[in-house]
Order: sequence, then structure tokens, then C-alpha cells
Amino acid sequence: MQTTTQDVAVEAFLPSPRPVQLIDPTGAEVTQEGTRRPYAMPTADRLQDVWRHMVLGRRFDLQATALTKQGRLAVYPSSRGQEACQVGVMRSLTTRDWVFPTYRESMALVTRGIDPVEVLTLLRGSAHCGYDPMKHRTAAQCTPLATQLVHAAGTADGLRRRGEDSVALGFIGDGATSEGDFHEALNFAAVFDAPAIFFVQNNKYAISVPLSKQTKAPSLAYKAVGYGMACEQVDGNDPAAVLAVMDAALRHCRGGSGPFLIEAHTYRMDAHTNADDASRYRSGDEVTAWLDRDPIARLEAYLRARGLLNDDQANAVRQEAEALATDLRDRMNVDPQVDPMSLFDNVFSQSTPQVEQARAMVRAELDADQEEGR
Ligand SMILES: Cc1ncc(C[n+]2csc(CCOP(=O)(O)OP(=O)(O)O)c2C)c(N)n1
Repeated sequence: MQTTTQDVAVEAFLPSPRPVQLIDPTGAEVTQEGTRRPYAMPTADRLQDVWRHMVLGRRFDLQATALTKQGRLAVYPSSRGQEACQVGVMRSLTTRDWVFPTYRESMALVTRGIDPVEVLTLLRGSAHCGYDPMKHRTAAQCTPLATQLVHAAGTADGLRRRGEDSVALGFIGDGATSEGDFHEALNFAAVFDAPAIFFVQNNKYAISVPLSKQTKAPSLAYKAVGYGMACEQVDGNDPAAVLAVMDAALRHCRGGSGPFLIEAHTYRMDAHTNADDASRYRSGDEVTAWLDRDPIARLEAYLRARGLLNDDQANAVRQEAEALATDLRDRMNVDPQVDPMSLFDNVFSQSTPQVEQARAMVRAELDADQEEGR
């Protein structure tokens, strides 16, 4: 029979029919049935580590939200409820892998080991990026939707060409899968077998726009299939499943099988940012229902039932989280000293006449202020 498409088995690309889950909301282990690949429960060490980082991450998130109310932070997009994704992804990657975050990934960046104050520099408005992207192999947080995926695909291709055994992971939200850059990045990565992981946090809303207005696809994971890319869907509030699916994606990419897309089904418990009123587009009952799927409580129940977490250990981590919050509060209470001229640094790798003109105008104004003693 004559075929018009390339001779590949579609089954190799399809996601599991239902999101992969290893631990249910009560903390009970789930038997694996019908998944596309086998997914094993991660080791106790890794689960304890992820639980600790989720507790730290949530405390950081709460503190950052409080800082907006005190006027210390211009804006903050919370990740409360999405801890399993933010932490699970970061604790799966190694320091040699590259990360391309959006504005929502502050918790992930803290989990990466970046100083929380440096993480908040962009949202504080004092610099384009507060940390050294090369040192942390972590790009600056991206606000234009989906552009970071183009960067991730290109970097992944570069890593492969250099013979590096590393991947580039790009985070994206459900709404941003409607952007052209998302599709360009997927196509490029697939065609060039780039070791890129596209991690979609489907938190159900793009600000106020629900998922039903973004896609008719059975799941966002299926979007990968059309590009010839393997994919999976996972319960994004199950930290064990996120680790297991990330492990599979990393093996796939490092093994030279090209890119991989993961759709994590999760929910953003807070509003889009502190500037948004979520009660205008979603019901209180919907939010309350998601409280029962809390990723921290779920993993805690699993660990405690197996004697892998006791009160002393849990209290020690919670004290550590309080210390992190106090330190962040204290350091964010100090006004940053920013050289206004730094505004023009790192805009382009090669400056343009327009940037230089703007730089000269600001310089002249600052000099005039100084002469007048202002
Ligand atoms: C190219 C572009 N268009 C529009 C916006 C305005 N905008 C900022 S966040 C957002 C919603 C994004 O939703 P989603 O991708 O689901 O991510 P989430 O914020 O839920 O994590 C929009 C439309 C933008 N930042 N960039």
C-alpha cells in the first residue's frame, strides 16, 4: 500500500491515555495500568528530598506574595499548588542541563539553588535578570509567551552538536501553547532531534481564559504527536509521578531519541498575579476541590505511612523554611542600589544606534541633575 506519510509508528509518540499517577491524593500508592511506558516509584531518598524542597518552595512563594502587599515587589505570579511540577522538574535535572523558565518559575529557580533575592530581581523591577544565566545554566525568566521554547530548542540543538550529554528544558503554560513560537520550537526540535524537554504546566487558565478556549485536542500532550515527538501526560500534583516521567524523558533525550513533551495536569491556587482577581472567572468550589489534591500533603501522607518522615524531621524542615522566609524578608527590605545606566546593558549582544542614542540621552540627564545638585 502506498503511504504519504513517513514510515513511523504513531504509537511510539502517543501519551498514556490517562495522566500517569503513582501516588493518589490520599497518599496511597497507585498500581500502574495501561501506561505507555513502565514508571517506577522513585527511591525514598528522592521523595524525601522533593518533599523538603516543596515545603521550602511554598514558604518562599508565600513570602514573595506577602512582599507584593508590602510594596517591596512590583508583581508576583504565584506557583502555590504547582510545587510538584516546579520542584519535581528541578530535582530531576542535573546542573549540566539548561533551563528556560517563564515568569511563573520563581519557585523552580529557588529549587535550582539560585539565591531567592536574585530570583526576584526581575519582578522587583531592578534589572532584567538578577542571576548569572551562564553560571546556573538557567536563562532569564521570559515574559513574552513561548519565546523561551525557541531558545530551548536552539540550545538543545547546540548541545547535541557539541556532543554534550545534556538537555534543555523549557517551561510553558497551557495558554502559551496557542502561540506560534510553541509550534515553531516543537517542529525545529523534532526535525533536528534536539534533546529538548517541553514541560507544559496545564494549570487550567491563561489569566482568565479557560483551557476550553485554547484547544480542542484531547490533551495538550497530543500536540507533540503531530510533530513526530514523544510525549506523556502526568498528574502534575503527584510529585512521584512527575519525577518518574521526567526520568523517562531525560533517558529518551540523552539516548539520542530527540525531544519530549510533558503535559502536567495541575492547578494554580492563587490568582494569575497579585494584580488579578481570580474570583471573577472561577468558582470558590473549584478552588476548594483542588485543595484535596495538594502535592505536599499527598507526599507527606505517603512518606509518613512508610516511616520515611516523622514529626521531628518535618518540624526541622518547616523551621528551615521559616529561616528562608525571614532571610528573604530582611534582605528585600533593603533598597537596591541600581545604576540607571545599567538599563542599556545586555539589551542586544551588539548594540544598535537607537539603544546608543537612548543611552546618551539618559547620561546627559543624569549629568545635568548632578550639576544642579539634584
Ligand atoms: C506574546 C504574549 N502575549 C500576551 C501576553 C500577556 N499574557 C501574560 S501571561 C498570559 C497568560 C498565560 O497563561 P499560561 O500560558 O496558561 O501560563 P500561566 O500564567 O497560567 O502559568 C498572557 C496572555 C504575553 N505576556 N506575551
